[in-house]
Amino acid sequence: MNKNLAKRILEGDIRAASRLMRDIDDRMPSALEPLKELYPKTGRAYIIGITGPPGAGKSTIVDKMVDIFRKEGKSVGIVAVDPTSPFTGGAILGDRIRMQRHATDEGVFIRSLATRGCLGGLSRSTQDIINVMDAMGKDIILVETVGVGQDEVEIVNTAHTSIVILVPGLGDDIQAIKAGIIEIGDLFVINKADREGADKMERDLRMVLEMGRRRENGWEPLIFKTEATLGKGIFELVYGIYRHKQALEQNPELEKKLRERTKTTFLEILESEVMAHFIEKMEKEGRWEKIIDDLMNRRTDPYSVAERIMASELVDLCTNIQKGQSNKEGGSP
Ligand SMILES: Nc1nc2c(ncn2[C@@H]2O[C@H](COP(=O)(O)OP(=O)(O)O)[C@@H](O)[C@H]2O)c(=O)[nH]1
Ligand SMILES: [Mg+2]
Repeated sequence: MNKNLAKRILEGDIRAASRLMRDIDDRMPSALEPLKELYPKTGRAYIIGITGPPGAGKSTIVDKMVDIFRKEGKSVGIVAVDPTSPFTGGAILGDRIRMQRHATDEGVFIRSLATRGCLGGLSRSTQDIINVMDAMGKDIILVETVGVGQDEVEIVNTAHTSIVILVPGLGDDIQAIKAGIIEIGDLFVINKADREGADKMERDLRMVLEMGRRRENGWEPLIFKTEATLGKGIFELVYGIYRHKQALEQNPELEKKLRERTKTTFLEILESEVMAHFIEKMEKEGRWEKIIDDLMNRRTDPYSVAERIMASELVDLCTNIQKGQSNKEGGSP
């Protein structure tokens, strides 16, 4: 079955795509083969990251932007990542309802992702899912994440255009926003601009941005005010995305950004594969408990254990390679 999964996805089979995304979400090893086949077909979609605090209006903005993209005849993929609700799935359910209008539109593919609490797993799964949508031929991929942790920042960093959504009246507004978030935003949105404090927030934000260090690509972040529920300001925002896209494309920095992104995702995959390999091996050999005991009793230290495991792994690897070579020389079957 899995053999044809990639092929079916490339032929536009929605159910095959859903199936693979479910496997990715469940971190099934079987997802690897189709992902390998799909990778050469990726790299065409324009990826837009949307981040901000819960309730800022990210999903509403995404929903309204989709209207505009669809009118322009572009196909859209939406990935909603919400690590804040691993138990109830509440926010994701809300997202589903908010975006339901598009659920029957064949040009729109929506996928929600909750984290399973695995370390560093979130950005890897998100990237894999983005790749599937990219291979499906989606022109635009919108990635919505709650801007809380490092993982989310990394996800948004993999986008071509990153949008940070803020709302007035969240107390110590700008101060509360982490410097990391300020630095990743290409575009900033002050949503719920109907609320008091929107103008002050815009002034504060402008000041913070002006004080911040210059972007190496010369791009000056834009600020938009929106009232997403009414659709106010969304057209301007989409236009802002196009301006940023154009600036990127005319700039040699794009190549650098893409290289950086490729490197980051590769390192992530390498890391998780290596980790999975070691963990599986140690579990199989029943060495976990002994190691933990030794560490607990301070009979050894984690640095030496890590070195020893690496060294023994290298020896195994060399023996395997040698075996493989002598098999070849001996005219393997
Ligand atoms: N007053 C007002 N409410 C809004 C606006 N945009 C979104 N909301 C509401 O804010 C709530 C959270 O929106 P949602 O899009 O789910 O936020 P998310 O958690 O960032 O995805 C919903 O009840 C929206 O209807 C706006 O511009 N003005
Ligand atoms: Mg949302």
